[in-house]
Amino acid sequence: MATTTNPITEQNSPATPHKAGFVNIIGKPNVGKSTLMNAMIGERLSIISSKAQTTRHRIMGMLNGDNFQIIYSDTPGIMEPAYELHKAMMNFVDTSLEDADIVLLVTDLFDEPNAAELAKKLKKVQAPIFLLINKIDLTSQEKVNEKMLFWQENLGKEVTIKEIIPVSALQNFNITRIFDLILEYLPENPAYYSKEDFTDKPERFFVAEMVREQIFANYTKEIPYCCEVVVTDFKEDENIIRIRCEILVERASQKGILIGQKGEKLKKVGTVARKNMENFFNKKVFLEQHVKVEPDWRNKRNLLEKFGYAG
Ligand SMILES: Nc1nc2c(ncn2[C@@H]2O[C@H](COP(=O)(O)OP(=O)(O)OP(=O)(O)O)[C@@H](O)[C@H]2O)c(=O)[nH]1
Ligand SMILES: [Mg+2]
Repeated sequence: MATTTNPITEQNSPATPHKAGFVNIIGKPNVGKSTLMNAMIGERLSIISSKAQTTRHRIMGMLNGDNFQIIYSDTPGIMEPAYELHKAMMNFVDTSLEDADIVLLVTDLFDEPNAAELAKKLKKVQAPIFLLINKIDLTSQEKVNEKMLFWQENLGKEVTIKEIIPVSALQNFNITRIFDLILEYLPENPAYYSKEDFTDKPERFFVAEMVREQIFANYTKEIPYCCEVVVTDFKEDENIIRIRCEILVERASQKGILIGQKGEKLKKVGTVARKNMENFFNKKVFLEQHVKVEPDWRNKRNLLEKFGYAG
């Protein structure tokens, strides 16, 4: 039997309201904020490394549905600034606390929490806060319970926390639970961005990040921290994208380390970064890398602004 629709009940049934808002992910360095955002949106948008201070910008990743638009923001890890660069990074965190509709405060099992310091930052926050204890795949239920209790008794007394949720961003544990809570608490709003969009950042940004990710993966000590990657050319043809980027270091000695004997080390960086770009853009990529010395760039405001660290 063919089903007929009843125009009256159709008209009268309350349409599901459209929800949209900003879900900002904050926390100490290395706790897994970027891994979490990628898990929430199902895309490898933010770069990840085992070293602290990988993320330097506020990176938005959007998840669009018929009745919702969730705009996640991955942010740099909260720390004491030692350079102008860090100050700019912490500004990204502060604005993320101000414009959030929901805050996901990420901690992990190893985070040595200074709850009082965190409480000071969070007291001004109007948005509902969820505290996530990440990396629970690495420990026992008992230890997780201890951590949950710790946060409840310390931070929970100073700040209203909606819920403490154990997670494993790496293994997708409790990701659906967080998603459900977000949909519940997200305000009713029309979409802020086109539903076709999945990020606020341009393609060049991700190119630079993919090179930086390989620098984090392949070098130790100060090298990952003294490097900045700038894309100077991005030309897309039908079959290939031709990219030229400059890697800035602060001293000539760092340039030598970065390039390595016969250029082998930098070549390794470029090979993996290029493959990741090809996956990201679904196109062949030709990547050219140049290393340049730019003394003390981390403290030069004009350069930082040029590299997108303003505001
Ligand atoms: N075992 C385990 N490792 C995780 C989990 N989530 C993240 N990691 C690892 O933790 C490290 C840091 O992850 P990131 O996502 O880069 O951390 P972050 O908080 O964004 O770090 P910054 O950008 O430096 O502030 C990486 O080696 C991740 O693979 C998890 O659930 N379990
Ligand atoms: Mg990160």
